[in-house]
Amino acid sequence: MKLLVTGGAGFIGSNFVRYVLRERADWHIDVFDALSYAGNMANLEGLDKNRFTFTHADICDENAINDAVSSCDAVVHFAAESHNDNSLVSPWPFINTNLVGTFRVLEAVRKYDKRLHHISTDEVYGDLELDDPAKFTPETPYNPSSPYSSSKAGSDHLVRAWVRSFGVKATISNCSNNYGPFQHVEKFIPRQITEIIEGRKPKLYGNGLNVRDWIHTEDHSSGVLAILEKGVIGETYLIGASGERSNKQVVELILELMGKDPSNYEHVNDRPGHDLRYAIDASKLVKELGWHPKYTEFNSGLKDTIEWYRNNKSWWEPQKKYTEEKYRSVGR
Ligand code: NAD
Ligand code: TDX
Repeated sequence: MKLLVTGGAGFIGSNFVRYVLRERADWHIDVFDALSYAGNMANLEGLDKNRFTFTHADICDENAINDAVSSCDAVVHFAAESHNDNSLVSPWPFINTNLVGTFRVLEAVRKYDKRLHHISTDEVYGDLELDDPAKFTPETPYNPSSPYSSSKAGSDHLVRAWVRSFGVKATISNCSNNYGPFQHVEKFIPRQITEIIEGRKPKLYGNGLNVRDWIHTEDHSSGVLAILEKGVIGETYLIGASGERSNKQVVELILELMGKDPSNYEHVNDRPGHDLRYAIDASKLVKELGWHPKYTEFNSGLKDTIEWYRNNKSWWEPQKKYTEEKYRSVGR
């Protein structure tokens, strides 16, 4: 199997590349990545050069994506602009990469008749009330709130249209909030860990009661591999590990695990249009493809993640200053 992984130098993509090279000894991976601010070659350091190549290019570049797709067996498409807060300041890169870029990927897999797995997010479904007994399922109507989530929702619609109209062999997964090593410090958990390491207080948007459904990125990887190998063409699978927690609970736990007073955080401006709660029902993936998450202990997964950021300061320090400057400019 020669797999093309778009966005493979980012957080989830690079963890997926490591996972697949470990789990499938005879597979070869070509990472295709534009190395945006979120892409980092250090995420791929130490991988076996005989089993892995790197193409530095943009998915919006028709010739580049066609060339890469023509010489692979299957594509897993992670490349995206991924941060809600950035989409509220500057939506265009989200429209360009997430919509136009996904269109280019779809046209390439159509032209060369290749299998595609499209990576998406639970945010396409909008949000839930805190006390809503229902969770998101593949049947939940789309109702995205932000430029980021609407561009991901649009990309999912493109994939479904290409399956139905052109017979493209694609599957889709919508996953909940990931955490783990190599996540950019703009995101919630790494931001709080690195704020504490640098001697500042963690920062909660608004009242901190918004709920996210956390999954370790390694469990996202195993879910994607199961769908790639066993998923039914045209189907959508939700990936989640029943990890619902409020942001306040997560910040308090991070402080506690780092030996600090759990109440030593501050409230900052809320995110405009801030989704209240996400929750995933992953039973289709469990029942139909036999997938099970391994990292069901959030405390220990979080402890390992804290350790990783403590031990890899040189990885995140170059991102930290400009990220905090961006947050300061919007009062968050
Ligand atoms: P990330 O921002 O860490 O990485 C994105 C990667 O895509 C980077 O390496 C970047 O250089 C690359 N990229 C961006 N624009 C590109 C372009 N035009 N051409 C080629 N490469 C480009 O993102 P992430 O958190 O790893 O998310 C990966 C995917 O997973 C995204 O599709 C995202 O929507 C989805 N997702 C993320 C989460 C989460 O919690 N982070 C949850 C569910 C789904
Ligand atoms: O400093 C912060 N304080 C805070 O309270 C930051 C950065 C975030 N938050 C809140 C906002 C959210 O309620 O924490 C929660 C998580 O925030 P993010 O890490 O920005 O994630 P979210 O907006 O939930 O989106 C994530 O999950 C779904 C990923 O970034 C998306 O790519 C994915 O699709």
